[in-house]
This record gives sequence, C-alpha cells and structure tokens, in this order.
Amino acid sequence: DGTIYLKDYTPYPFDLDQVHLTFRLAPSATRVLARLHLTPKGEGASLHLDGEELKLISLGIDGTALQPADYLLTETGLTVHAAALPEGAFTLETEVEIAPNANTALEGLYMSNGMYCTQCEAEGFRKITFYPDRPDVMARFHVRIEGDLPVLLSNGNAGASGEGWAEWDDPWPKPAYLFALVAGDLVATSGTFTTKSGLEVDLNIWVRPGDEDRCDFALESLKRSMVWDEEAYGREYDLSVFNLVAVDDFNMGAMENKGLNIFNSKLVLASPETATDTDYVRIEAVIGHEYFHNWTGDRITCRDWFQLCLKEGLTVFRDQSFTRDVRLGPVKRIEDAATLRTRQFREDQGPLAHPPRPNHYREINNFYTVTVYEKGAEIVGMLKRLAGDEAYRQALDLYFERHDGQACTIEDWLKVFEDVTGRDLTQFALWYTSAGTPHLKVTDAYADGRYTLTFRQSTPPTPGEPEKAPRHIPIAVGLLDLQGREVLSTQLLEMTEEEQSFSFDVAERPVPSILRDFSAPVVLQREQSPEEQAFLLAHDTDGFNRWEAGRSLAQRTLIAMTKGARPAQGYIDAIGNLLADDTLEPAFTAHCLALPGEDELAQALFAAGETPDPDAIHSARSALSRAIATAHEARLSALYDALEVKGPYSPDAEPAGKRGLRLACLSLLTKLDNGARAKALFDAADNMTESFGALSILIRAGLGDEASETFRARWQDNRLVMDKWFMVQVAACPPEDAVAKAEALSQDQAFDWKNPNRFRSLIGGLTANHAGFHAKDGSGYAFLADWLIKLDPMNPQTAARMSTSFETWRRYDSARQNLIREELTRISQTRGLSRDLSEMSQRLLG
Ligand code: DPP
Ligand code: ZN
Repeated sequence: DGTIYLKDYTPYPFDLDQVHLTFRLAPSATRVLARLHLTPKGEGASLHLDGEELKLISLGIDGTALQPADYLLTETGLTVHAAALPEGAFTLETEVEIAPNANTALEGLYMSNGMYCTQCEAEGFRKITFYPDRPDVMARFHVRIEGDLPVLLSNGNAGASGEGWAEWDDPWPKPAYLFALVAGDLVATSGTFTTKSGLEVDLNIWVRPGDEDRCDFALESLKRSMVWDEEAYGREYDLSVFNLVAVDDFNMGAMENKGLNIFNSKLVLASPETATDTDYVRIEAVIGHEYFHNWTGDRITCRDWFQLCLKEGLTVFRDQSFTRDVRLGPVKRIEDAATLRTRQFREDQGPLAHPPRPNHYREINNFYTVTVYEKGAEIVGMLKRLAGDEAYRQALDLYFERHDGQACTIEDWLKVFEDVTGRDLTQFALWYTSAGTPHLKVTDAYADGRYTLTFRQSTPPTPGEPEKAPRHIPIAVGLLDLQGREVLSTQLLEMTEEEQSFSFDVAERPVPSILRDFSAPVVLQREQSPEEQAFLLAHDTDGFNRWEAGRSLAQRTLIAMTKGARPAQGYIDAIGNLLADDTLEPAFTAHCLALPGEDELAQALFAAGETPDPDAIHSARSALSRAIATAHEARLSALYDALEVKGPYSPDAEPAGKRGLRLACLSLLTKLDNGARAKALFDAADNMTESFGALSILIRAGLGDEASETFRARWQDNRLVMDKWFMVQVAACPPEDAVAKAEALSQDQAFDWKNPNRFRSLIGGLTANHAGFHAKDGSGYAFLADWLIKLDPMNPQTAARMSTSFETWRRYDSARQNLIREELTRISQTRGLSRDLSEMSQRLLG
C-alpha cells in the first residue's frame, strides 16, 4: 500500500555536488532546465530521479540526448538504466514544463496573487524538476530566473542580474526541500545586521505593495533572533543576505529555505490596529524558529524524513527558549506545557498516536505533528535537564562541529550527549522511538524523619505498540513545610525503573511539589486533597507548579460540576486570594484565571475512564465562571479599572500581560453586567488585542451581533483580520448556534475556501467550539466531512491536517462514535481520495 519503512533506508548511490537550474517563468507553462553533476558511488547502479506532474521536454547526458530505450518514465519518476550511464562522473540535463497557475495543492512552484513562490518541504521539489528528492542528497545550487517581474529571488547570495533575469548562488550544500524561488511585484522593508565575526548581512522582509507598513516588527524580530542565536548557541549567520517573503496562500506557518524564508503572511504582518498581543508573540517566535533552522535544519539536516524531529524538536526547543528570554519570561513554560498537554497528549490518547520518530508512513506530510514538534522539543528539554546547562552547551557545540554539512539521525544527536556526558542514553532513546504518554503514579510516606516518594510508571498502549517499556524520566521535586517555606530546593530525580522510591531527611512531614517546571511530558497521578492544591496555589515556589495546582483544582471542581455538584468554595476562595495578591505578574494571574478548556476536560474525563458529555462540560465551565464573577465582582471590577494600559500600544510583555489579565477580568464581569464594559471597550479600543478581545467576549455571551457587524464593516478589506472574524463567529458563539453559523458563513461571498487561512478559520473555528462541533445530531461532523471531501482534490495537505479534529472520536458516547465513524467511512470511500487524506481516514478509523 505504498508504506515506507525506516528500516529500508539505503544511501543514494550517486553523489550530486552541483545543480544548475534555469527557470523561464510563465503562469501556465514554466520551463525548468536542470543540469545535475553526478558521480556514481559504486558500479552498476541505475539512476533514479523523483518527478511528479512534470512534462518532459528533453533529456540528455553530457550533451547527448537519451533514447527512449535508455530510460523509464513513470508517474512518480524517471529511471535511467545503468547501461545508458557513462563511467564516472557525468552531467544529466533535463528540461520540463510545469503549470504553476494550476497548482492548487500549494506544493512545488505555485502562484499566489500573481506572485510565484515555492514550498518544497517535504517532497515538493519533485513537482519542479526530476531530482533525487531526499534530504540526504545535498548539493550546491546555482539558479537563474527569467521572468518579466520586478523581484526575482532564490537561495543564497545574489549573483548577476539584469532586466527580466537574475542569478543566485548558494555556497552551502543543501537538500532540495530547502530550495526556494519567489518572483513577483514585491516591496521590501530592509535593514542590516553585522554578525559577531563582522559579516555584513542585508535583511529584507518582502511583502505585497500595500502591506509594507506592517513589517517593522518582523524585521526587529529577525534581528533579535540573530543576536540570540549568537549568544545562546554561538551560531552566526552565513550569507550576505537574508530574505524573508510573506505570501497569503500557504499551507503551513513558514518555511526555513536557505537564505530565503517563506512565511504565511499572518506570521509576518503586524500593526497595533490589526494584530493582537498573541499574534506579536507568535510572529516573533516563528521568525526565530525559521531563522534558528539555519543551523538546526539547514547546515545540519535530516538523513531521511523519519528523522524530522531531529530538526523540528530541537528548533522548537530553541524558539521556546528564545521567546522566554526575550519576551515572556517564566510564564512561557506554563504556556508551552499547557499546549503540549492539550494538543500532544490528545494525539497520544487517540488513533493517530505515533513516536516522535515514526518508523513508517505513507505520506510524510501527515507527520508534521505536535508529537514531532512539541514533544520533540520536550525531549530536548529533558536532555538539557539531565546533562545540565554546561554539558548541554558542550554537546551542542560538538553536534555543530561534528555534523556541519551532514544529513543526520536521532542516533547521531544522542551520541553527542553520550560522548559529552559519559551517559548511556539507550533507555532515554525510547522517548524518540516509542509513542504514548507515560502515567506516573505517586504515593508518599513519612516515618522517623524520612520522607519517601514512590513513583510507578506505566504507559497506555498506542496503535501498534501494545507493550511499553519503562522510560527514563527526569522528575524535578521540591519540598515545602507547612508555612510554605522550601525545606528542599528543587532536585532532579532520575527514574528508570517501573517502580522507584526516593527518600529525604526532613524534620516534619512536608508538602511535595512534584514535576516542577513540567520536567517531563508525563501525566502525574496523585491523590491530593483540594486543601493541598489550594496550599500549593498559594505557596509553591515553582511558578509552573503553582499554576498547576490551581489548574488541577479547577479541573476537579469542573468535573464534579459536570456531575451536578455546586462550584467548590475552596476553589472560589483560592481565586479570591490570587486576585488579591498584587505581588504576582499580571500575565501569571491571567494564566491562573483561565479555566481548563472544554476539550481538555473531555480529555481528562476520558483518561479517567469516563464518557465526556460536551454539553455538560460547556455548562459547567460557564457556571463556574459565573460563580467566580459573582463571588469576586468588586475585586474584578477594581482590577479591571486599575489594569487599563494608557499611552500608545506596545507589544512588550508588561503591557501585554496587563491587557491579558484585564480581558480575563472582563470576560468574567460580562457574566454580570450585560456586556456594558465589553461594549465600551470594543468602542474605545485603539488596538486589535482589546478590540478583538472585547468582540470575542461579547460573542461568547451571546451579545456580539452589533459589534460583529461593526468589526466586519471596518475590516472587510484586511484579509488577516477577516480570518479572525470568521474564526471567532463560530469558535466563540453559543454551541447550539455553531453549526448553523458555520453553514451560513460558508455561503458568504468572503469565504474564499481555497485560501488555507480562510478555510482553517471557518472550519477550524467550528472544531474549536467543542460542544458545537459535537452537536448530538452529528451536523458538526457532517459539515467537517463535507468540507474535507471538497477540499481534498484541491489541497490534500490542508484537508488531511484538518481531519485530525476527528481524532478524539473514541472518547464520546456510542451514538456520537457511530456518527463520526460513518463520516470517516464516507471520507475513506470517496473516489480519488489523496494519499494524504486516505492515510489519515484509515488511521483515524484505526
Ligand atoms: N519546516 C517548516 C517549519 O519550520 C515546516 N512548516 O516547521
Ligand atoms: Zn521548523
């Protein structure tokens, strides 16, 4: 069935050192001329090149055309028989024709608003020319672009250029997935950066004319990334120009092509009026992420796609550290851990669970997942904890020194840590090679001045992995006395057995603070009284665990409420104490006020062996918010007034934290004031954070009709803001209206479903409305399935990605399960389904 296995890896039998490409651009008939300098590594191998949807115009070797008997052309590539190859090195010359304007999959060379651009990761280059399209084939690229357009860009340094043509030279060998070409009518916001070694680099942020007033933050973010990587990792930039282009039609967030990063425009363009605080943080993080790939991805790449998390896990870890250092500080860890638990634990809990390094796939595009990215980052974080900061830096230095210019594996990566620390990481490697979230049961005992913690680990089975071996788990632990003082500062315990105990000498029975800083991606299971949780929420010296205590308390209250209990007074009181504590950072308090999401509660219920009821969850959350608001109205109202940020907007962490807490207060107060404050803020706001925040709150309260219309009228010409509008209409509306709203909006003339951002806004908006999507009559499921089936022939990658909304189907009651199974079956039986969506629907059905 076309499954590819890690164990079948074999090296490519040719070296490819130089590639010359000429592009003669035309929307429906672009010609691509390629010259590949190949040297056989041994004798007798035929030459296989990948190629899809290419019209072959000519094919020759060393200046002589090949005869039809010399080669075999199929739907997936071109094989030149060994007998037709000369001895030793040779140059293969091909010319093909492609149609960028017919490319709706947005993979390979395509067009967006009259601009040519490319997306080659993972396997898009084979839609541009015949080529060994695999990451372990690294070559130097020389590119010539011919086209009647003002801006012609490719990777590397600029070469000669003239009217209607330009040449580019990339001195660094790279795999084809890092190739990029952009051509169009673009304008740049430019700056310069001088590296530590004194290399002068021109920086350009390229956008469509009209968007150039929203590029300053992206440029500053890029400079901050360059400084940070020099300081934190000793990594300098290595070309005289860094180009970054924003495009409106893009399947992913952004792409790290060497010297020519291509971004989804929503991750570049920002102004106070159009972007929220969250957008600013995200833009900076993704600019950092793609820039950091220059070393962890480009200079050192992956041997094969099974190793994807070698570059992604490490680069996410690096961008998370960057955001913490330059912007958010300690709350960044809370955000990352919360995301991991809601999204990655959810993936591990369902039919799509897979190891960070999978060992088989049918379509690699389906493995750009939270497990590969975010769990991959957690594994790097654990390695850093185990090694310590200093050895971590030494290991990274060794990694760059040993593997620069190579295509590597997870084994290569772990080996540098083994060599630097002298540890055996065989057991640790299971984090990469095995799927699933370990559950860690903790019990404690106190006797004769000794406090003992006993841990027991077990990992629920995942598809294809019924048995799980014990993992190597770093557990950060601290102990507090009953006054909240630390009697044991944070220690790192290393668990390697199925069951293991650790003892500490302490004068009285302490309160433990376990898994500080979320030191490992595991589910902690511990019998804990609400009083102890409230105590930790008030006193824990570890910021993450302090937040975590409040989170668990909220979760336990909400779960009880789904079964008819009243809001727990202990929780309401704890929130009151928190609101009264003015020593806390507003951003931290805002995170503590945020209740667990509905999907997260459903996940927790399912993990506890229960069947979540989406409507009961929604009502419980809403009722708890009302109870908090009622109990603390005066304090919330005073805070709301006190937190007003005066003066011109700045995305800095401090004012953003205040706005975040203020909106959290507003959301609660709106339960009581019939929207008076939210309407006033919506009318007065001069920035998108408050304007959109107020709009969302009004919609959630069922009071958003007028504000929605005003907002739309104001922003109808701004596509990124309109994406937000589409999203919030459905994501925030009362669940009983969600499907009807989504259906109505899908008929709206502004719903351009072929644009991935717009598609994700509306369809993703519905799936984000937990109780709305899970409407009892199955209308949400049918709506999603209809749209996936409709999008698949146009854009399989985005259709497949959106299908993951079905991954939680086994959590729910049998009526809902049957409805979802029917939809998944309908999808899988659709004729002509893409490999992407066909693999996903089959895995989802399990
Ligand atoms: N490699 C790209 C990234 O940076 C794919 N979206 O994650
Ligand atoms: Zn990446």
